[in-house]
Amino acid sequence: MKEDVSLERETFAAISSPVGTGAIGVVRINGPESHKIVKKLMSKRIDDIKYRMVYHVELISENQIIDEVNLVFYKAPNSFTGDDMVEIYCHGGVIVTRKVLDALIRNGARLAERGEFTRRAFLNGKINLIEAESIYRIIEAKSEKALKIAMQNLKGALGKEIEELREELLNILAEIEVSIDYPDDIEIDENKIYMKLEAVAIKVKKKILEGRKGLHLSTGVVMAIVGKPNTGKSTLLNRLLYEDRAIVTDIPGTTRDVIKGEIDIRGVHFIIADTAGIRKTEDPIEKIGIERSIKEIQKADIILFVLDATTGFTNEDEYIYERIKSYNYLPVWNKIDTNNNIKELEIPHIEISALTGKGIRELEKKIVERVKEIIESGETSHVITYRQYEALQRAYKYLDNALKGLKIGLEFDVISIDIRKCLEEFDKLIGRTFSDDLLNTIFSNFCVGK
Ligand SMILES: Nc1nc2c(ncn2[C@@H]2O[C@H](COP(=O)(O)OP(=O)(O)OP(=O)(O)O)[C@@H](O)[C@H]2O)c(=O)[nH]1
Ligand SMILES: [Mg+2]
Repeated sequence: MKEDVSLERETFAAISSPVGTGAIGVVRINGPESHKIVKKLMSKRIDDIKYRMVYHVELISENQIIDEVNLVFYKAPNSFTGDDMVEIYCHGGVIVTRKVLDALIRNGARLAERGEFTRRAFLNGKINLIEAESIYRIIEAKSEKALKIAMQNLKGALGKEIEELREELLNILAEIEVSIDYPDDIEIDENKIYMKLEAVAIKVKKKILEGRKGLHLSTGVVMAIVGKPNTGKSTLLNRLLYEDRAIVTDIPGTTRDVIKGEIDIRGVHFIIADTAGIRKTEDPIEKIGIERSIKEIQKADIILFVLDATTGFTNEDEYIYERIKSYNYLPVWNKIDTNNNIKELEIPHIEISALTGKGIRELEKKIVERVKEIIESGETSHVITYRQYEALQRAYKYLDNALKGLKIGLEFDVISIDIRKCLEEFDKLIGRTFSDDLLNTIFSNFCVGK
């Protein structure tokens, strides 16, 4: 059952429009007392409230007119949240909206928590978790494409696909269980089961592959700046971000931890990670930093391999090259403002000066060209959060286990355990089952009032 006892019977309110001045401010109140509280503040007494109708009234608190407002009453379950609810459209402006909110609170509402309206909508079964997450993504959308995908999910795109897979899996499970319960009566075709299960697994795998790409649209393309110490990685990060984010010195080994920044380059959202220079070292702190650099290499969609034109290609560069050559990397010769020592690499590279800014536009262009394919292929994906991505990965793991089990002739009751585990992952994905912790994590990202 979807019941969240701690919050259930309370009435809460929040300002739902952004802070600041605008023509209209929106204040929302939700819960069993919401209608009563608002009626108390209305200048006109209306006994027979019509729902979903706009009333034009004055709000009065402590004998003072707060504002002239429009408001709409919603009756459960016909509201966004599924609870009784009132939306008040007052004049925009920090003071007015605050005063309306204060009056609601003084009359019995409490302040809403982050994302609490959407949380109620989820708990009342108005939306599933994927839809709730897309509301957040719609608000946060960083590109038009990301917005489009989030909108499709709000209409249920990913949820529907998962429901379908879930249905197929339930059918398979039913077949298996009948044969477990009536081993003498039911002849089961193992090949058929295998093929059906494999078909589900292939679809999940496809979702995962699309998802990896789709995440770039909603969260950004991950780019790591990697190289030996002192090549100018931090200088380059600062240059790309247009701000002094990372410390720059001429001492090799300056950057110890991964430093991240986000920026749009030619319409693509990037999460850029500046990493500790990679070299053999005995310094324990530097060692940890270097381990983290290696991790960033594995996570990155594109790697900028920064080389130093004053030193040329050294053994240290060779050491790093061996570690990144299987990834999507772009060699960048830095410090070309000095007398340079560039030894031609076989592969095409870019020449820049992070210090003077020379070549940076060219570099940005190359970077975007390199990730274009990733981005375009992500447009078919409906996976928009890491939570969804990871749940799919776990679901796949169980399917894969079940398939392997079938192959080596394991008993059906063992196979059915993996299938059930996979079903659990699907349920978590759409929010058929959930924990309070999970909800807290998801909704804590929201703003108050949504
Ligand atoms: N001449 C010149 N110097 C540069 C350029 N880019 C960086 N430097 C200098 O190189 C030194 C090292 O720069 P950083 O950005 O700290 O290098 P890093 O790669 O982050 O170094 P670690 O964090 O130690 O790995 C500093 O003195 C910078 O001013 C450049 O394009 N030209
Ligand atoms: Mg650095």
